Amino acid sequence: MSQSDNTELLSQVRNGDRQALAKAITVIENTGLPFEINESAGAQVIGITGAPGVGKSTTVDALIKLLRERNFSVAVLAVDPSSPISGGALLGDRIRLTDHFTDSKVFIRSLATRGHLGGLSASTKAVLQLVKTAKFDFIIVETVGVGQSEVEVMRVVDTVLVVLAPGMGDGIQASKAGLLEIGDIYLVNKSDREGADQTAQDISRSIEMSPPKTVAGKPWIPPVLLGAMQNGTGVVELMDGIERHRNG
Ligand SMILES: Nc1nc2c(ncn2[C@@H]2O[C@H](COP(=O)(O)OP(=O)(O)O)[C@@H](O)[C@H]2O)c(=O)[nH]1
Ligand SMILES: [Mg+2]
Repeated sequence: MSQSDNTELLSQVRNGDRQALAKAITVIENTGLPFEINESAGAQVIGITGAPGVGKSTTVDALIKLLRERNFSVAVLAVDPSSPISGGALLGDRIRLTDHFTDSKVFIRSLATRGHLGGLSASTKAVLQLVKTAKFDFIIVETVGVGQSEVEVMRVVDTVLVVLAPGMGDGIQASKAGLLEIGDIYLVNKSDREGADQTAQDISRSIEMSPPKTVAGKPWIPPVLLGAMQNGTGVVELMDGIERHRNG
């Protein structure tokens, strides 16, 4: 693609053309060339991370549903080598429901995990910068919180949501993975299962020992929420927490 092709494509992305956005992401994935973008976005970027299987994609699905009910637009970038978005039943349904070029309010994209930009975090950051120009109200980035590059991606989002589940990714595991330092909000998902309260207590105790956080200069104590995203239980409280974190 020539420079002028790229300029044209980028202006289509800025004008809300979702096909152009999909194409531009593919350009980044295939060529490794980020677009020249200088503007910053109005979108709130939510990063969701946590061990495989805790319910991150299910949480994304519940958030999409809620955001659409509130008439917000949302873009989702899924960086999860262990469960490609097309393989997840819930998000698969969601894609089938919304994969119309006429519904420009939801955009879901699974990202290739091996790019040309020197790894996962570089290509994800380049794609995120692009999506930010496309004027969504919210952008959600789902990564598996196991490696340094995923933690790096979480450093460039506005609000980091760490998802845990009883019996999986308990306090000690989460702490080893560096998750207890990066969370702005913690969600203990699968509260319909035994042990969720205990997990929430463990996490609360562990984050008390983490370095203090601030939002807009004010101290921020990361809330530890309980929920069962499969049934949508707790999703309103989760969204409240996300909005409070933006507003401080
Ligand atoms: N019992 C229960 N299972 C859930 C809940 N949320 C998700 N799951 C299940 O947990 C599994 C993993 O969910 P998924 O969202 O793919 O996890 P991810 O790997 O973190 O993205 C799936 O079988 C979900 O149906 C919940 O609230 N309760
Ligand atoms: Mg997933």
